Amino acid sequence: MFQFVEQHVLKHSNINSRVVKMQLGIKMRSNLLLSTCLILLMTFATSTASLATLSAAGTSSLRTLASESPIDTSSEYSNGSIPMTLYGSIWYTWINTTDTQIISYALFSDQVNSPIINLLGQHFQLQDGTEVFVGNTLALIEVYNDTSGDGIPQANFTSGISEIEYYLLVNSSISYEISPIQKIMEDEIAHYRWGFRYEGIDGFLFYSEEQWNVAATVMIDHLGFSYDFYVVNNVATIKPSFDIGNVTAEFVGEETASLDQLSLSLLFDTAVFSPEQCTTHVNGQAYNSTTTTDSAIPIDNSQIAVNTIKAYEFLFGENYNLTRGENIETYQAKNEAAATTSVPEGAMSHLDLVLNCFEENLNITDLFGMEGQINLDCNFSTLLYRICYPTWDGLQIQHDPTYVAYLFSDEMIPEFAIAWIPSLLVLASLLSIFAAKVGKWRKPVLSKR
Ligand SMILES: [Ca+2]
Repeated sequence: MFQFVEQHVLKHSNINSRVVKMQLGIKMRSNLLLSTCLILLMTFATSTASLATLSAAGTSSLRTLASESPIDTSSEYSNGSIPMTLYGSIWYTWINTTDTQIISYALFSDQVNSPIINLLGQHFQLQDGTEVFVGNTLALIEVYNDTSGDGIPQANFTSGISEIEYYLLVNSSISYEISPIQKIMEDEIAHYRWGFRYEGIDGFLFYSEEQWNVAATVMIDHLGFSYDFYVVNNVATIKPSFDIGNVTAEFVGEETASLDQLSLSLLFDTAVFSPEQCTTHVNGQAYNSTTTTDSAIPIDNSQIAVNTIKAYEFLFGENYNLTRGENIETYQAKNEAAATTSVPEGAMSHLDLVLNCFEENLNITDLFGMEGQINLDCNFSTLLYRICYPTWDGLQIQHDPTYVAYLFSDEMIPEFAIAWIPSLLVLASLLSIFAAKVGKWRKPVLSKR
């Protein structure tokens, strides 16, 4: 169980690299059950009247913090921590520039094992003033066996057919490294860059088709997430950069099992919020993860429309680098729009608890002046998507996808533009028929002239 061998916290700033690094002496060689118990305890505690038996500080903070955000929203950019309870804290990064705002959260802890999960959200407006919030949450890391050979995982956990063999839950990380936000001018364009990196992570691979059944213990060298944000001509671009270190696995009771020939995917949960109607589009078609009958649709990009206006776009398909010994191999990343039914059920219950703590600290009224509440529940997300690395073998991956927000957009998304063409043809036909009829009615009059 918990072995607080030497709980010392070393904190130092490296001024040159502007990196703050904290080294923790906490060793948690326990199984994940304890952390699950803590999560369940907190959930139970906050939903019952018996709060008095728990620490007042620990039980009162979540709701309170939601309305007392420590983020100075008037600042152009800032970062800091939002203290929570048993989970630890949220490290936040805030940007407010050129009429758009970015919020980035990463969960971390100096005392207990925090799940590795992060959120990237953006608030902006369309040309008609309609406000939009788009949030991306890295919800789950999965391992799949691409037996169909199309590069992406097919899975349906209601029918029991799945290429996703395992999902990863992290137990603890030995240390973390924060790259505080910096503003850097490049070619007269302001770039805002920040990052968060977990080091020395131990975790578990769970069988995707079973509840809480551990397949292997794993060690991940590091997990790094860094971001570059910039705006050019009302096009706001975020380049996330994922750095997933070597993963070594020790399979329970399966000595011959290994990660060789297996693939890796990152499951993202998209939350879209606007007073107006929002729709998701993939491959030029309206799409909804909660209702689709296809477990996985290969995609190169995806758009979010508000009414008919293109507001946000995911650009996929870039290459990723795989480090194999001394060599760097390059492969094309694959991407899929994913059905809700393709998320392992065991992971879903875990995610609900974890995402809830982000929701509690994502007060869009305080942050953006919007009315409402963000729902990060995967079960309600109209766009779940996976970034997939078909060639993996447990080796280090580095990859930079692209997210684009169209500020003050009035551009109709192509699907609606195409949809208008037949409508215009129909309208033209109706007009010609109408004109012909008018012509007929008027003919006698004209003939008199
Ligand atoms: Ca497949």
